[in-house]
Amino acid sequence: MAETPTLFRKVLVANRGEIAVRVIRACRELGLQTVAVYSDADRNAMHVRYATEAYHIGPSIPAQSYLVMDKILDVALKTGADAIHPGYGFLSERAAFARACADEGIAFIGPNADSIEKMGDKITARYTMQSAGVPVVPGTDSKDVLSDEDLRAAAEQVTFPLLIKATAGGGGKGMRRVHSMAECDGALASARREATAAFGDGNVYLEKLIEGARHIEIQVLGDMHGSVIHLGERECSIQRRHQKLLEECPSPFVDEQLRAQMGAMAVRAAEAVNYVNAGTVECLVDKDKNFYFLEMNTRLQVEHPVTEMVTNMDIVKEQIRVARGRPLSRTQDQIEMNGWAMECRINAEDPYNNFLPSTGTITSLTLPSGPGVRVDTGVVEGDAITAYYDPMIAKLIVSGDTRGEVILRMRRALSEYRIMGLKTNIPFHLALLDSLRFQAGQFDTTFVEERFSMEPSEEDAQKLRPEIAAILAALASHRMRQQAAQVVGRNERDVSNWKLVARADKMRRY
Ligand code: MV4
Repeated sequence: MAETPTLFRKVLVANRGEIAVRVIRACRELGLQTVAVYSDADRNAMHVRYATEAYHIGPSIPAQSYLVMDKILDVALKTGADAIHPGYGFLSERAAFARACADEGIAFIGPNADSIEKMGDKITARYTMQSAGVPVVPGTDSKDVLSDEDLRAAAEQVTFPLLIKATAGGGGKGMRRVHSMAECDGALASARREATAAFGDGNVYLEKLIEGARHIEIQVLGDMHGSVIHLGERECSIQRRHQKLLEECPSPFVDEQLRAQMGAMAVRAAEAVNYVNAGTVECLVDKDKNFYFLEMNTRLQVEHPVTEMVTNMDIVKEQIRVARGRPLSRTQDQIEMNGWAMECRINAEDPYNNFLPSTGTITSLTLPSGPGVRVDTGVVEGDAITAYYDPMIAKLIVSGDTRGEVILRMRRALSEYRIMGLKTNIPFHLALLDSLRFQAGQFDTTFVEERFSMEPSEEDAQKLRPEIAAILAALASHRMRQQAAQVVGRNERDVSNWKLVARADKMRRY
C-alpha cells in the first residue's frame, strides 16, 4: 500500500541533547521548520536554540515532560507540525505513541506501531524471526506465556549454561545466567521479580548462553513501497554494564561474505514485520562466526553516525524521506562501504571512580576538529549537567581510510578535547585506544569489564601472540614515522627526531 508523497513543512523533535540537535540539522538542510520541546532543566539548551520555535513541556524529570505523550502531541497540534521525530530513548519505541501520532494525522518518523509492538515483545520477536528463517539462539520456542514448570522442563532441553531473559526486556534487565538445575528456581524468581519491577511484566524465556561472543548490529532502512536495504554492520562489543562506549564501522571481525549473510538475514528480519524507516538488527556473533538474532531496535540508534561516514548516507534525512512516502534514495546495489569510522561516546562520568556519573557546570569547552573529525554534541560552555538525563553529552566520530589511521586520528582528536568543570570518560577512551587487544581487534563483549584496566599492563604485552605483535608493529611504526616526520628536518638540530619522539612519548599524560 504505497502512499502518496506528503510534503512536510514542520517537524517536532520529541527529544533533547545531541540527538535533538542532529535531527534539527537534518531538517534545516531539507528546508524544514523545527519545533523543539524542553523541560525546566533544558530552558537554555542547545536544541532549544537551534530550533525554529520551542515550547516548555514541564519539569526536569522525564516522566513529567519528555515522556508525556499528550503534552508533546498538544504542542504538535498547536504549532501545526506535520511530523514528529522521536530520536532515541524516551518515546521512540512506544507503539502507543506511534499510534497516537497516526490517529492525530501527524507522521511518526519511525516504523509503524505494529512493527514496534512485534519487536518490543521478545518472545513474539523470537517466534516471528524463527518463522521467517532468521537464526535465533537455541532456547524456548513457544509464543505463549511460560510457567515455572514449563521453563524447568525446557531448561533440560536447552542445556546449561543458559540465560533467563525478560519478555519485555532488552538491555540486560531481568537477565540471569543459570549453570545448573539447582540454580534454576532461585534465578527464575529473581528474574521475574526484576522484570516485574522494571517493565510491569514478569514473563521470561530461556536461551542457551553464548559465551565469548561479539555484539554486532546491522543497520536497515525500509520504505513504504516494500523496499528494505541494509547498510552493513557496526561493531558494538566495547561496552560496560550494557552501555556501549565505542562503536566502529565496519567490524574488524566481519568479512565481505559474513556481511552479505548477516545483511540478508537483517533484511529478512525487517521484511517479516513490514518494517518501514530506520532500524537495527542486533546480533551475537561467536568465535566461529555463527550469528544469532538477539533483538531489533525499532528506532534511530546513538551510533548511527559511524555507518553514515562509511556509506556516505545521511540516515536521518533518509528517515524523513521515507516518512514522506518517497522511495529510499538508493538500492542495495548502490550501497558502498568506504574506509573506516569510530565513535567514542563522551560521558560525564569518572572512569577512575567506577564510572560514577559526574554532575556540574561546564566551565570551559574546546571541541576537536580538523580532517576526518565530527562532533555531535548537545552541550555548550556554561551548561549544567544534571542527574535527570543520560550522562552522554556528546559523540566524537572520526573517519579515515583504514582502522589504523582512525585509531591514530581518534587519539589526536581526544587529546584536543577539553571539558572543564566535570569529569569525563575521555581518559578511558585514550587508554582503550592504547590497549593492544583493542588495536589488534581482539575483543568481545566481556573485554572492558573483565580484561581491561585503566593502567596499561606489562603482562598483557608479554602474552601477545605473534600476529598481534605484527599488527602492533605496523601501527606503532606508522605512528612513529608520522611523529618523526612532523619535527624539523635532520641536521637542523643536535638531537635526532627519533629521540624527540621518544621524549614526547614519555611526557604523554594520557
Ligand atoms: C545473550 C548473551 C549470550 N547468550 N544471549 C545482553 C543484553 C541483551 N540485548 C542481550 N544480551 C546478551 N544476550 C545469549 N543467548 C549475552 C548478552 C550480553 C551482551 C549482549 C550484547 C552486548 C553486550 C552484552 C553484555 C553482556 C551480555
